[in-house]
Amino acid sequence: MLDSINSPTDLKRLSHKELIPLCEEIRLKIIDVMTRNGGHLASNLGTVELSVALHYVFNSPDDAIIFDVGHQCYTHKLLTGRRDSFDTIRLKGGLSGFTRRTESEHDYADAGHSSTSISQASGFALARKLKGDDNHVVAIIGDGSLTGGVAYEGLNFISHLKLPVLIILNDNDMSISKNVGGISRHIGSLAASRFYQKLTDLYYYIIRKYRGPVKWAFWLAKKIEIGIKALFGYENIFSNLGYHYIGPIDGHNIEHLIDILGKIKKNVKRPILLHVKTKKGKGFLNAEGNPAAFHGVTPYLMVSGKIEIKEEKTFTEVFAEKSVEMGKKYSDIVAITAAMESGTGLSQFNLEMPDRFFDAGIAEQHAVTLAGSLAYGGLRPILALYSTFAMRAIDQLIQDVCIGGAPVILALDRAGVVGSDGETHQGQFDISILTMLPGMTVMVPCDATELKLMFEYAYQMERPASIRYPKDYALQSQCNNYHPDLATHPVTHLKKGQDLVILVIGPHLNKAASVIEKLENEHYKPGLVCIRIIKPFPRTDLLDIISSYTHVLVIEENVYSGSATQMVATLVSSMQKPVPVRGINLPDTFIEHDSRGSLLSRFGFDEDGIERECRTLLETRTDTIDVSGS
Ligand SMILES: Cc1ncc(C[n+]2csc(CCOP(=O)(O)OP(=O)(O)O)c2C)c(N)n1
Repeated sequence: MLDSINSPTDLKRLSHKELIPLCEEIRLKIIDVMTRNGGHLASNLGTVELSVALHYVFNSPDDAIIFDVGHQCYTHKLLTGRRDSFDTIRLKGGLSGFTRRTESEHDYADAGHSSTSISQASGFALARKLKGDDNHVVAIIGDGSLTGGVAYEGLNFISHLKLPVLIILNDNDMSISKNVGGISRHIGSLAASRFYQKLTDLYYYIIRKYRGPVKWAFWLAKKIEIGIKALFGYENIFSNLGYHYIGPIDGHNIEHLIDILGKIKKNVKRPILLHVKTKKGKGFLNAEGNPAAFHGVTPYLMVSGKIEIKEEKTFTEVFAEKSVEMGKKYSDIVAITAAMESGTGLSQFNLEMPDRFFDAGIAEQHAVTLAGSLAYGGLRPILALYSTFAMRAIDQLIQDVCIGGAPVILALDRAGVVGSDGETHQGQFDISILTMLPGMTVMVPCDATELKLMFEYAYQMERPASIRYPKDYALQSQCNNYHPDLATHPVTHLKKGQDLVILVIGPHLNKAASVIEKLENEHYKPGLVCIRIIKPFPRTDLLDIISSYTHVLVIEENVYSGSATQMVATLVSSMQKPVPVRGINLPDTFIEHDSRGSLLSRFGFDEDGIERECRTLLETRTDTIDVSGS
């Protein structure tokens, strides 16, 4: 049946009965493709019926259907003309794993970071209102994403203008891990009652019929609604904010979903919140049993049911061990995550020291401010965030951490390119942004030993510190086991030479060393430097080193603008002799999904790329200065 659906119009030709096997077909398709490509399995399996019902009732793309985060949009993609390309999802040049405006007119939002769908919906609803259009606007947001503050900013605004937006709360009681917090408890406590639904239906009927001329009827009905809600305990955060709250209803009962959505569609004149209960991972037993592990899957997990364990350790795993070690060694250490316990490697810390582990929810801003206050309160927080999600909380880093010098240790995972999650998830800006903040120390480990040293140093420093590392394997040492004290050696001169010097920031040291060997065979005398601390900028150390070379190459997985490469170029331009500088940096574009390895090669971070840059540089005359990044 799925083969016959090329657009939502085709879907509408099916009978209600036919939708049930269609949903099963969609599930099988998703499971099949995830087994090959990996992706957000459990969230998508949980929203099959909801997405089918939405497209059955509403008229996308005239009506806007906006998915929060967008990680649960696979059924939406399958129904909106992307069935044939669905096999390419998350692969280079293929469909994005999230909604993308450039990909389809059915994708209203560029999604990936959570809690934005309500604000996005408010914008579309307001634009329609101002232009006199009357198409519907629907936002689908999970209970996890409802822990993010920006969701409430949107709820507040919609309520303020009484915009006709339908918000669907997809409540599966899960974020990636178990959802946290008072809001989550509150949502869980909301119960359904047909009686209450009937009474509220009657109330809205009265309002519609008698609004205007019979003003007292409206007033009376309002009083009755409040009375009924108070009497039966149906007051809740949404109804109190002025939303017509409906639910909770079974999000896997397609008949019921279509019935309710159809009724709502006819009556959306004010903000409505439809509360839908779903099961994360629905229809795939492994995922139903362990939705957290099957939130995002790899082909290996799909086939074996197990998480792949490799001999080499990732930076995340090294951090995981170090955080536990520090927690045991220092009783004032506390660990914080913003809904990414397992992704950031804090699960073991939580297991061993649950009293000192805190999940702030999908609330990076709160997490940073919380960490700042915990630090002022005498504790030593390690706050583990993904680089890209930390971008949300820069203002909090400024005001609540850096101005007062709160000794927060920021562990920034997924720094640099991340691969198949694409544009919204690349960690390409953090060096530029963190090095702007007065008082922040910015460290970049190239290997496991350095990472451990940096966390220890950050603890001893008692000032704001950040340590950024990529989604990659961490070798034990890339520095021939030369790991001197960080306080006195922000930079290590690993190999001395005379002509070209390669300054490496992060994990690309060994590749640079191989290129250097090659060049040495051609009688060049290149040198190799590891920059361990970018801020405070090691000006004197670098000047000392660079003064004995003729050309400089910097390798740094960050955009050029605001990068350490740029700082090196500025430094070199102040020298007496002209020294050409080039950088291998990330490009000034949003980087689409592809594997990390392939992206690194594309941007010149592989051996070939480094060699190419070295040769270009060595051909550059030393009476001109080139300070361009790649
Ligand atoms: C700002 C931000 N922080 C963290 C994440 C990582 N993340 C992706 S999905 C997700 C959980 C979302 O939970 P929910 O909205 O309930 O959807 P579900 O997966 O349960 O369907 C998280 C934390 C993100 N996308 N954006």
